[in-house]
Amino acid sequence: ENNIVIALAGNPNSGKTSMFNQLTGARQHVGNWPGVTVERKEGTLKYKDNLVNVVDLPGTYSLGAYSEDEVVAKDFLLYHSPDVTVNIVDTTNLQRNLYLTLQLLEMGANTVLALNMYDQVEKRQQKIDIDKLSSILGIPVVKTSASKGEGVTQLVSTAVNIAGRDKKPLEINYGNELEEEIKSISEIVVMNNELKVKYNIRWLALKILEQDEHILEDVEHRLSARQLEEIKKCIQRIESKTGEESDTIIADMRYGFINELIEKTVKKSKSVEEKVS
Ligand code: BGO
Repeated sequence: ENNIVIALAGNPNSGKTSMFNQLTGARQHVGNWPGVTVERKEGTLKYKDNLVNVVDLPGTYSLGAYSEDEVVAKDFLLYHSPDVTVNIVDTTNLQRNLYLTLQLLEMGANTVLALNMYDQVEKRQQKIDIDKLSSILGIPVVKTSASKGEGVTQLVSTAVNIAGRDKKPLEINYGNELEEEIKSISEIVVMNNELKVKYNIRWLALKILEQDEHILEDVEHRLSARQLEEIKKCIQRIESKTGEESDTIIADMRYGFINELIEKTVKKSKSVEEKVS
């Protein structure tokens, strides 16, 4: 028998609880994440020769340091490296939901995308080019309707199939100005062996540029005052060149990527187009 750990990640209201219940039925237990008051739900399922442990991460819009929920989700993904991450998205709100997806992929999480609420998409007669979405993101994509139990078996088989696969992180091009500083910061942090082992370096550089407090804390005590000064200069350079904070630019570029992705893969139904214009 194979033991597999699946993490469920998604925005609040994406249907994560419904999916968790579909996956694990009555085989659930509830506790708390260590050190915080955030609820921790786990459950099991069997699929062929596999015993699958499903860990329900707190619902979040992002993987920053904004809330305990985000830190719990990010820590689990970073330090417990589940075999697969199932990302539940509300397909009727793709633009907002894909922001978390991008962060999972930039982190290098081995992800399956569950296009949940697909019944609503069909009801609106929208068309989504699943193959194209899957090929641009580099991950399998499955249509689901968690509240109706649709697509659940296919989601499980897809997740089990790719469990443990080594996934290369998605690389978004953040434009010359930012890319230059991502490179400079990478060159600094990679000199520290612990950071090099613990993190994907490009991802770490991005987190530093995003000023993720929780990650910065971990970085600050591992680097010298001079290295930290160099990093500060990189961030200031971006701000003086562009007139914007680096975290704002990163978020903007991510939304740019998402909008382009949606343009390439989502076809509005005729009636919806008419309503919009
Ligand atoms: C209510 N399709 C549709 N149509 N709805 C879905 C699907 C789907 O695939 N999946 C989930 N929902 P959660 P989080 C509700 O509770 O699982 C619905 O936050 C209602 N409740 O049934 O809780 C699901 O864990 C009264 O809806 O999500 C739930 O991620 C009227 O989406 C909601 C209508 O799902 C959120 C809906 C009293």
